[in-house]
Amino acid sequence: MIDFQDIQTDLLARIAASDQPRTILKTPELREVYAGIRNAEDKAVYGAQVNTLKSALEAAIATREAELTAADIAPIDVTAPMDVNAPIPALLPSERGTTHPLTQEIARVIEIFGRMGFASEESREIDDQYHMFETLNFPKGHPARDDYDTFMTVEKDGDGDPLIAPAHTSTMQNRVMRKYRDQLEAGEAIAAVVPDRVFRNEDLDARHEHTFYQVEGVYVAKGVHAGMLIATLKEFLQEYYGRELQVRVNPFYFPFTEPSFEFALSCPFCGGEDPACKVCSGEGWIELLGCGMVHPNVLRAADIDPNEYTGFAFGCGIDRLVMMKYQIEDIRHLESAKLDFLEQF
Ligand code: FA5
Repeated sequence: MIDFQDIQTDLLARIAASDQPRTILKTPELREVYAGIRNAEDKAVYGAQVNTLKSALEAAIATREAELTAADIAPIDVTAPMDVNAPIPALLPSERGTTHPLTQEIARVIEIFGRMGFASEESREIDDQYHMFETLNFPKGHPARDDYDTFMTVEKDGDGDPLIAPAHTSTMQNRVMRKYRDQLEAGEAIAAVVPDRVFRNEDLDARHEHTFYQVEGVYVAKGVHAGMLIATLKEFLQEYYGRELQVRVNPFYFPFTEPSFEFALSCPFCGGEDPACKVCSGEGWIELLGCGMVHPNVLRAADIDPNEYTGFAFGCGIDRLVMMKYQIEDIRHLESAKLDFLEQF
């Protein structure tokens, strides 16, 4: 005669006290019970009682497991102030997480320009066509608007034009000039950089992304000339790369600067030696930034008198800057979220 009540009481007590309650299902006592009711006759007598026992044990195990899990996870009060004295768990750098390489490099860019006297401003991820084009001397219907492969949204601004995802940080030029305009009257220059994300509906390759970062620079004062622009950019590049680089400065065209230039760096991947180089397309140079003397119409749009003040502006691709610093052969790694790539920084 099997005393199910006794067995159940004993096993339930053991489950309630166990850290691994499921192991109780394998105890010899229980096996003996099962072994003792192998034949059909026993099954008929004990079947219902075995099922009751099994259900009681399963229910107790589930309750105990839930208790153990709750005890493992200390309740978190997300509103509590941080305990600065709490020991920091020893984690590998990869487990602890690191800042994204672009974030690290943007901080470095801001720091270098900061030492040269440039304030830092943020851009925005949705803007209007007035700041993308009109303030930058691209009147409506200007053919150069098409060069920017601008993503349009379905939402419209007050003029009925679609809002846009900014295709360059130059959208901030007018705002920066207006923000700091009073400094001019006090005899100080407007000097600001705007590092931020920009978007273009581009064909992608090793040096073209649809989403990338630029840093805009704006400098306005009395007597600013192109020599100051070139010197500032060369100084920045030398400081950023820690050495003098081969820079090519070519005349270019932007509606918002006159004259305009393009800076390219000699290709660090092939040094101009490989006509089949995938990064520079065999050109030997990689275009890094556009720049020039601020067009008088752009100064006027910010209520700055171009007869009194002149300025320079530049827009540099940060992803390209970083690619060339670390010899990253494909720009798309930067936004790929691949941990094996990101953990190297
Ligand atoms: C411009 O965006 C101008 N706004 C730059 C400027 C600012 C000129 C102020 C004058 C005064 P451009 O389209 O050439 O110019 O882009 C500037 C830089 O952004 C390029 O030199 C390159 O480094 C980077 N860039 C452009 N397109 C891409 C892309 N698809 N992927 C990655 N980087 C890009």
